[in-house]
Formats: sequence, C-alpha cells, structure tokens
Amino acid sequence: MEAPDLDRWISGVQFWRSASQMKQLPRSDIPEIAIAGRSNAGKSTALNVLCHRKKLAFASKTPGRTRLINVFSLLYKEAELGRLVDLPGYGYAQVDKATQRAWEVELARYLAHRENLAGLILVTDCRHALGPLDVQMLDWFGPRRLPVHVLLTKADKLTRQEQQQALSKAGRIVREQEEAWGGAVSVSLFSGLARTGRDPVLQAMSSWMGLLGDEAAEI
Ligand SMILES: Nc1nc2c(ncn2[C@@H]2O[C@H](COP(=O)(O)OP(=O)(O)OP(=O)(O)O)[C@@H](O)[C@H]2O)c(=O)[nH]1
Ligand SMILES: [Mg+2]
Repeated sequence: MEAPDLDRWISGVQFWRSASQMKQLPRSDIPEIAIAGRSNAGKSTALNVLCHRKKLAFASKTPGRTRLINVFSLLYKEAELGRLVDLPGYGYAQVDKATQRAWEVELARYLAHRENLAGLILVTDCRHALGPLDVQMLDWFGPRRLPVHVLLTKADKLTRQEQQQALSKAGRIVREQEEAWGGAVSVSLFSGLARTGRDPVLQAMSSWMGLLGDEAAEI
C-alpha cells in the first residue's frame, strides 16, 4: 500500500509543547506515537525527515541534545489526528549512572502506562541495531501489546549488502522475542541523511492511528 494520504496530513505537523518529566504531559485521548531510542541514534533527525521539515525537532552532533520531551501535533483541517513524541535518548554516556537510570525508569513508566499510546517507533543505528538497552525498552513495552516499528537508521553508512544483513539480523532478533514483545513488530531501513525509507514507517503510523481505512481515503 502507498502512503500518499499520510504524506499529505503529516505536513500539518506542529510543535505542541515540551515537558521535562512525563508526568507533566496532560492526560489525553489523542493517539500518541512515541519515538524512542539510544542517545544519538537519530530520533530527532528521523522525525524531521518523516515530516518533511528541516528543524521541527532539534537534531545535533552533540549526543544527549534532546533533554526535553517534545510533543508535536498532527493537525488536519483543524482536527488533531495524533501526536508525535520525540523522547530524550537513553544510554547517554555523558551523564552519571544514576541520572541515566532515572531517565530509563521514567521512560519505562511512560511506555508501560501512558493510556493514549498507539505505538512506538524505536530508532536504532543499523550498524549495531537492537542493542541491550533497546531490547530492555521493548521488554518493558511488550506487555502493552501495542505495535512497534523498529527503524534501522543511518543506513547510508552501510553498503547495500550490509544493509540487508542488518535487516535480516534485526528481523531474527524480533522473531526470537515475539512472545515477549506481544504486539506486532515491523522493521525497516531508513536514512535521515539520504532521506530514504519514509514509506514503511509512515504506513505503520497511519495504521496505528486508524487512518488507513475510509478516513484516509476521505483525507
Ligand atoms: N549519516 C547519518 N547521520 C545521521 C542520520 N540520522 C542522524 N544522523 C546524525 O546523528 C547525530 C544525532 O542525530 P539526532 O537526530 O540528534 O539524534 P537523537 O537520537 O535525536 O539524539 P538525542 O536527542 O541526543 O538522543 C547527528 O549528527 C545527525 O546528523 C542518518 O540517517 N545518517
Ligand atoms: Mg533528539
């Protein structure tokens, strides 16, 4: 299936608000898609590229740049169809272990309890995809039985053959963990630099938000 409808409505993305702690985010019924991953994995870049924007989310060469939870609204004809949440990365080596751990716990709590979560985009560098911290996040998220899309980013750093190897390896890990991760887990290659690989993730997002049926056709 193509993703032209989503491509149209994703251009209605707008910054909504920032929070330093999950509990500052108000309860909501609007479907929320979280973008999580290791520090420096390429989350903010992926968000910008997915939305066809240059500086919607702040991407940086300095790891740990996203320290706030930044929430974006997906607006279409004044209706808010969903939200995208750009999360600070985990595993940021420049902060002490206790601070790292505190953030991981906070994130785990959000993934486990946020009522309006519709799915998770897990951004992971395709050169060392699905490392232990990523697996831990998915273990925590698994009981929700919500869908996950693993985005193997920085694909431009690999040859075509290596990309395929990375994809197979990630697919293997996902299949091995199927039981624990409950919800549907899809995997695809992506490059923020080359701006490639948008369609599979946009399709996943639109289906999570219930936009692949009549509503999408109408849009
Ligand atoms: N080559 C290449 N570099 C990328 C890609 N995506 C991101 N980067 C680079 O990786 C670095 C980190 O990117 P960000 O998007 O800020 O990563 P992040 O996951 O949001 O990082 P934190 O917010 O610090 O956790 C930047 O220097 C980006 O330019 C990609 O697809 N290919
Ligand atoms: Mg970021």
